[in-house]
Parts: sequence; structure tokens; C-alpha cells
Amino acid sequence: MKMIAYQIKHLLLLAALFGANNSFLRPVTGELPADKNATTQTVLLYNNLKKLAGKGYMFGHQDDLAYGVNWRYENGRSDVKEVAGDYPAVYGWELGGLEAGAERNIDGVPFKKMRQFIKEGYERGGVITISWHARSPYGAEKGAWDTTHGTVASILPGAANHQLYRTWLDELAKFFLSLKGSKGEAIPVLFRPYHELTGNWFWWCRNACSAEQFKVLWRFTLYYLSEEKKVHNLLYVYNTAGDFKTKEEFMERYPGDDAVDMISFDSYQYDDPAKSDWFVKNTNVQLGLMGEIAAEKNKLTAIGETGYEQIPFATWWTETLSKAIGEHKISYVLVWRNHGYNQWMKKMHYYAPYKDHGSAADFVKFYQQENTLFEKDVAREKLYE
Ligand code: BMA
Repeated sequence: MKMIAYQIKHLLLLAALFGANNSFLRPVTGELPADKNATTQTVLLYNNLKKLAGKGYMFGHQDDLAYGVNWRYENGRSDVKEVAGDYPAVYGWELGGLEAGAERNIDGVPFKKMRQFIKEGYERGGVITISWHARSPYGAEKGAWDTTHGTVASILPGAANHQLYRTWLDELAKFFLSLKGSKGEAIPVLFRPYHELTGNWFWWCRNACSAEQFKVLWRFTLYYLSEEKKVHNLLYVYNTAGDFKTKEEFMERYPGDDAVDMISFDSYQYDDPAKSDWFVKNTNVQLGLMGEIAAEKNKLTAIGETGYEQIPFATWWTETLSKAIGEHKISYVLVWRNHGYNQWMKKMHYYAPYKDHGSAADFVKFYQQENTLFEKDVAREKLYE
């Protein structure tokens, strides 16, 4: 007994000396994600998210802390918080432009500030997810939306733009490695590169590369970030567009169980929910299909992006979104950014309610539902311990 007590004390001492990031503290019973050298906190998040899905789904919002419909860069502000009294549980951020050495991303968010926002959300117990609208090496003007066929092929090992692609990943690696919590530990990130891959609007989409090329791109990216750049704070999120009707369609470009931690899709509402229940029904079917795959493969699931622009339906949260998810067990649902008036689009562009918005009262009801998780809920869950 005394011996065991001594050993435990010794172990605790070692833990204190080496810090929480040391690999011997990794939970022996936990499953490892795609990156077998993932940091302790990343492995813990991966395992805790699996348990959390049984309790409810987290609510996420893109660029939540950076700006809202009527404000820009005011410390502590959040449209979601001003309506619900709580921050979202998941914070979405976007790296587009970082690969080209830009100081701000494609939506004007300075990477320096983004790093700070990521730290704030993480320190409060929230979860970070990151997307990447990488510029095409060919389409300087259209950026990620250039669909020149063969772009993916051109950045694969041995091809003309491969060295350039490595420099992009070098920039990303620097950013990921710079995300540190207050104890110096790397902040885990749900990385969702090459999103909506089954669509036809980005250079990595179905119309611009073969399934094989896409898989090689994915696997090389994982290999390069983890093995060559030693980035070990990422969980990898596979993300299709919202147009799939079968499991086969959803999986056509899936890069392999050993390269993916979470499967997800993006789906927005465009029709009038007062007149049509298509969004609810379709999302339900798709979550069913995705759920079956996830159960077979033991993967996490999410709705990577959703929303109804301007939310012109006062009870969209409880009548549409909540019903669309129903009883399905997913990790999170994230609504897109609250840009406010968008000069380029010539319209209001936002997906979360803000103070006094027509759907604010319903959002509070949605917040109060047992199965929706916001930041205070996930802080209690201690997802990184
Ligand atoms: C789109 C819009 C764009 C934005 C892009 C990347 O859905 O919000 O304004 O640039 O996402 O964040």
C-alpha cells in the first residue's frame, strides 16, 4: 500500500515537472485520433466529444468573437451572448489567405487577433474549429472559388505546384503551433480543410479533381502537418456539401478511417420554412445516413455549417433547426458568420440572431432546450481533462 502511495506521489511529481502536455499522461484507455502523436489535450477532447454527443449537441458560430451585425472588434462581445446570455460552445475560424502570407483572412480578420480569440474561447472551455478557403494557385481573382480542372493534381507530390503547396502548409503549421493555452499547451483544433468537397464551387470540389486525387491531397496534408511539421493538436474533419442522397455519395471521396476523426456536411436553408419542411426532412435523412456510417466507423459527427440567412422566420431555431436535428446524436451544429451589411453581396449577411432580432426570443428557447449545449455547459464538462 505504502509502495503504491509512493509510486502515485512520484508520478504526480513527474507530471508537475514535465507539464500537462507530456505523453505519459495520455489516457491509456482512450482511443487515439488519426494523428497517433496527438497531444494529451487533443486525445482528451477526441474521447470526451464521443461521450458528450450522448448528452446533446454543441452550438457553434463562425467568427463569433471578432464581429457581429452592428459591431467590429469589441473585447468580450458576441451576438450570441447578447441574445442568450452565454457564448457558443464552438468557435469557428477561417484561415483563407494565411497560405499567401496575408495578415488578415479573406473576411478581414487579422490572424493576430484570431489567435487571441481562439485562446479566449479555449480558456473558457469552448471548442475551436477551423476552415480554410485556400486560394487556388491559378485563380488569383477567384481565390478558393476558382474551379480550374487539375488544380489539385498540380499540388500533389511531384507536380508543378507541389513546392508551393508545402509553403502553404508551412504557414498553417506555424499558426497551429502558435495556438497555446495559458500553461503552454497546444490548443486542440477541429480542422476542416477542403470543406464541401462534393460541391462544384471550389478548386478541390468534385468537378475539378478525381476522387483519387482528392484522397491523396488529404492524406498528404495530414502526413505533412503531423509528421514533417510536428503539428499534433488537430482532429481532422471530413466535410461534404449538403447534396448527398446516399451513403455512397457521401463516402465517394472519403480518404480513409485512419485519416479522419469526424465526418460532417454543410447544409443551408434557402426556401421558406413556413411553406416547406424540406430542410427539416432532408437534414433528418442525411443525419440518419451519416449516423449509420459514424456508428460503423466509430467517428464523431457534426453539421459543419448551416443557417438561414437573416433568419427571416421568427421560430426558425425551435421549429426548424431543432427539428432538423431531432434525436440525432451529433457533436455540434455551427451557423455561419454575422457579417452585417455585405457591400459585395449588397445585402445583409448573417446567420445568428443579435440583440432585438426577430428570432431572438426563439433563440433563447433553443438555448434553454436540454439537448443544446453552449459554453457554460461544455465548460462544466471539462473537455480537455
Ligand atoms: C461565405 C461568405 C463569404 C466569406 C466566405 C468565407 O459563405 O460568408 O462572405 O468570404 O464564406 O468565410
